[in-house]
Parts: sequence; C-alpha cells; structure tokens
Amino acid sequence: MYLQCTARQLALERPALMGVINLTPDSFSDGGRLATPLAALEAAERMVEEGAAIIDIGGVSTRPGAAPVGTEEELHRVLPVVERAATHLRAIISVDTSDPEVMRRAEASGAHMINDVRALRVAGALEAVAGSRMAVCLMHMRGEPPTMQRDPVYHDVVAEVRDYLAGRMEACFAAGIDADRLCIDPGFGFGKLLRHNIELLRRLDELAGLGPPLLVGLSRKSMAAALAGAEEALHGEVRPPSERLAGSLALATIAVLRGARIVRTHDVAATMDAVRVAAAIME
Ligand code: YH5
Repeated sequence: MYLQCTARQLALERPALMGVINLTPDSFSDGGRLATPLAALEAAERMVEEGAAIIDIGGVSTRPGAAPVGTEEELHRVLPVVERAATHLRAIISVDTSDPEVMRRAEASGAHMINDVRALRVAGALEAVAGSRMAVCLMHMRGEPPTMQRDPVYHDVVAEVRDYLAGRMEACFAAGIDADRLCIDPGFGFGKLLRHNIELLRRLDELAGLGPPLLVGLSRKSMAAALAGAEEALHGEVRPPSERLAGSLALATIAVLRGARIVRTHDVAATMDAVRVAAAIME
C-alpha cells in the first residue's frame, strides 16, 4: 500500500507519521512558538530527523471560537514555510487547508498533499486538487468548529462516518482523483463526544474496509485528557495539553493495532516508538 503524492510515493507497509506544524498565533498546543518561517522550518527539520514522513503545515485554527482567517492571511502564514520545507526537507509536505486558492498556491510552492478537515466540500476545492497531482486526506467533521461540539447526536457514529467518507471518495473519483491519492480520517473530536470517539477507535477496522489508508489525529486531544485523566475529571479538572502525551501514545498504539496507516502527531519521537512497537506486534 502506498500514497501517491505528486511525483512521490509514500510507502505505507509500516505506519507513517505526520508531524504537525501549527502556524496559528493562538495555537494552544504550541503557544505560538513558531513565529518565523525559519523557526517553523527548524521544528519541521527536527520532526523529519525523528522519523516523520509527512509534515503538515497549517495556518488556520479549527478550534471552537478561533477567529476566522482570510485567504490572504492564510497564504501569508503558510506559503513561506511550505516553500522552504519543500526545498530543504525530504518529507512529504502537506498543507492543512479547506481553501481552494490556498490549495493551488501551496501546490505551486511545492506541496505534495492537502489535509482538508472539510474533505473538499468548499466550492472549488475538489477541482483544485483534481487539477493537481497532490494527495488528499478526506476527514469527517460534523458541523463547523464554532458549534460542532454542541450536543452532536449519532444513531451509529461509525456507520455515519463510513458513509460520509464513502460519499467524499465517490466525489473525488467523479472529479478524476485516483484512489491511490486518497487517505481517509474519522476526524476524532470534530463534532464528536467522548463516547463517539471511543466507538470510532474501537471499530476503526470497519473504516479500513473502505480501501484508502487510514489517517488518525489523536495527539493531545481531549479524549486523551478525559481517559488518562479520568480521576481528575471527577473533580472537574481537565488535563492541560502538555500532560496528554502518554495518553496520546496509548491511543496511537491502539489505532495502529486497529489498522491506522498514518498517525498525525505533535510529538514525533515518542509517537515513533509507540507505532513501531504496535507495528512489530502486528507483523
Ligand atoms: C485530525 O484529527 N486535527 S487540528 C484539540 C486539542 C489538541 C489538538 C488540545 N487537524 C486533525 O490537532 N487533520 C486537526 O486539544 C486534523 N485529522 C486531520 N486529518 C485539531 C488538533 C487538536 C485539537
């Protein structure tokens, strides 16, 4: 199994890591440390040394309540880092965006992949990717970030995520995007409560049946805080993101055992150890 990303092929016989480079000034996992393109490039370089096969560069927050960002501002944040990363790193360069203009300009700056939490539903996005040779990650999200955590209801969350992703895969095929350019993602935490996230992870193998490689993003998310920090949660405390690593590694391990091929993470070195252990036990 492999993912075709412009002229490159990403081998997926073993699980691959996608390291997160967050260029939003309000990012609460990184605290806006990556203030300059050079700082971001250095962080990305380290992730590649630690074993990341993909670097995911994002300039817009999907956090509930985050301020919306215009296309020009998003381009200004993302393109200088994409250009440098594509020139200097051997990794696949992914851009986390839903904006078709950003997708086209990212490709022109050397990006190999688009990571879209809206699965190319924004007008023009399907065409922007179809007109390129970039790979794309199709993620499930119910609703939009400002309101998506407001009492989401599912009859069968796994069936609904599966059907949604199957529909977006069909839209890609109809637009001329070949199957080997797709990966799919259940979108942990995007319009889902803890019980939905648990159900999706327990039954992740059912999504692997759709065909494309499965990507998961569990790193530092509230699910890790809620499960690893269940004791504190009884007293109304929430684990801060800086104390979610061990829980995140447990979730990544389980995801790989259930068929995940790409793991999106803020902590590449530690996650590499976890997925290697999981992969070795599966072989
Ligand atoms: C994902 O799952 N997630 S951004 C809340 C947190 C910590 C982290 C502190 N982009 C995904 O990482 N792309 C994001 O609590 C993604 N899959 C894909 N494909 C959210 C995030 C996060 C949110």
